[in-house]
Amino acid sequence: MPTVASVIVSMLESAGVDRAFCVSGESYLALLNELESRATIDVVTCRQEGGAGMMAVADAKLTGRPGVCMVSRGPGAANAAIGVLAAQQDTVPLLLLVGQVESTLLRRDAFQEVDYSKFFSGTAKWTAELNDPRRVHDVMSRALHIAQSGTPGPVVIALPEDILALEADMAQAPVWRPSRDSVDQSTLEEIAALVRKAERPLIIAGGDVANPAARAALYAAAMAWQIPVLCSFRRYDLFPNAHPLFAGELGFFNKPHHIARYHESDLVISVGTRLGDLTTQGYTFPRSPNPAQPLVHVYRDPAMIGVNFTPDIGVVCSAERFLRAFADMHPKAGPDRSRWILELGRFRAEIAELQRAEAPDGVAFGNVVLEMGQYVKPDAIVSMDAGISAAMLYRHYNWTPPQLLLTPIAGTMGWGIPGAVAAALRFPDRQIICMIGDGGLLMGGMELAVAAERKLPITIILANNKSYGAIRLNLEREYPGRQTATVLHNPDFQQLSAAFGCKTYQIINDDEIASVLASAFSTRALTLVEVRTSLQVALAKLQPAAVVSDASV
Ligand SMILES: Cc1ncc(C[n+]2csc(CCOP(=O)(O)OP(=O)(O)O)c2C)c(N)n1
Repeated sequence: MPTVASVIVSMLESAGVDRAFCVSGESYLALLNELESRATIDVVTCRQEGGAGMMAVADAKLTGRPGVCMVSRGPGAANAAIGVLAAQQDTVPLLLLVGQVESTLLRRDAFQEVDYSKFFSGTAKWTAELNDPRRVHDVMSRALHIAQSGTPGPVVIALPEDILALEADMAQAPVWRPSRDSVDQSTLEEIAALVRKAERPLIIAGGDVANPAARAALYAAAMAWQIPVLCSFRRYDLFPNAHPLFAGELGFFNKPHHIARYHESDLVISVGTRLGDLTTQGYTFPRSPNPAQPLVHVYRDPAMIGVNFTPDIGVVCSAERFLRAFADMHPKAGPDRSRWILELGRFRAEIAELQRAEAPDGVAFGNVVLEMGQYVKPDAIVSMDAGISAAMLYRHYNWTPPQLLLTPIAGTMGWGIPGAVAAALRFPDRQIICMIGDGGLLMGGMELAVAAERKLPITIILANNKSYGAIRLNLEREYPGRQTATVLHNPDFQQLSAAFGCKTYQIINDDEIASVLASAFSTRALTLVEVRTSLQVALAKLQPAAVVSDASV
């Protein structure tokens, strides 16, 4: 008879899991034992459960399969909560396996005991506690199903340590198989009829388009039907940004005249997006609850359709399947849309425009971003942390699939290094870049130890402005002159990163940018480029007179 731990591993294997991220703990030793005997799943030992959780989320984003994170009870699970949050916000399937106290101690306030259904009640799609070895199959099946069906998300399974080692009362572990989705021909014809008469149609593409097949289908559909494409919040990488059919991103940076023009569209086809608050500009575009134009909403979870917006046609289907079927229909010549396409096609360039700048307190990070563009390879995966500096690349660079912008929609700071590690493990031959601020590096940077251990050739561009810059900006906007809790006294990043085995570089003056980046990007090793970054440049955009004299940062 297999043990419970053995059935768990078999079922993970059957769901395509080949890697798991963890910080070890005394509460799930039988699982570690089983993983070592099988050697079918690459166990990545992380340094903090937050890093492990974010790596598992990043890996799920990269593969489309469930990310797996294993942590110890109580404190381990508490640290991993950020991964659960990111999976929920980013709609990523995640299994968080938590070692739990022995079953005889449950609900008796045992050492490090937590009731995970309460702890994760607002973020996990489902939590379960496996306190009977005969239930291992249905708990694991349900977990795999819930994590991947409807709106994908996180599932937490507590595994009491004694149960893991017991026999599972089944000769062979069952295999988990996903269900299939579909779109019928008559619905496609109805949508086609709307598109054929639309003069100003728009596609809004979201996270479910992020896998390579769905992106290719999006491109094919947009081309076949000549419909401009907007991407949802932070999904710049779904469609080639320099393409005439790219109409921009819906997020923080839209200009009022862009939004006004989007409102004039006479058909919106939203595919693979929940149409959340940031994408819809606070539920104003499309207008909630009744959009001003016909709305087609395609999403894999029926629970997300018709919630904030009443669609004319709602389709429960994966983005990939819908877009493939839609692209394969035979578009008949429709109205002339050339003016509409031409006008929207300029919006991206207007958002991306960036000039070189001079600053009294360091290098304007935009100058680095401008120079870096030439080194970002066509296959690059860029892991981006929170903050004003890292964000500059996604705003000002023209993304072209298969390039990947690996950044959490959840805005979880500390993501940069874990995300890059997961990407470098998954795609050893692709270029992996990490864009990060000094705050983000000190929050998640301990996972550099994993990067060094696995010899991962990540190029890290660190914007050191000695500040939680993004928060300082917000604070100054609301309370001019304030800086409390945003000023950072930093360690020597050259020494710190060298201690992790990084090849290190520093850019202190503008005239070092070109030569340092040329050298750093020609190195295939774990590399850190510290840019002594100006904060004044960012602040000056708010209120030039007030901040230029501020020498305290
Ligand atoms: C886990 C987490 N904690 C706090 C925040 C709030 N937050 C967003 S950006 C930011 C500052 C980022 O600072 P840094 O990494 O130095 O980048 P900068 O903005 O200076 O470029 C903070 C604290 C967050 N998004 N996530």
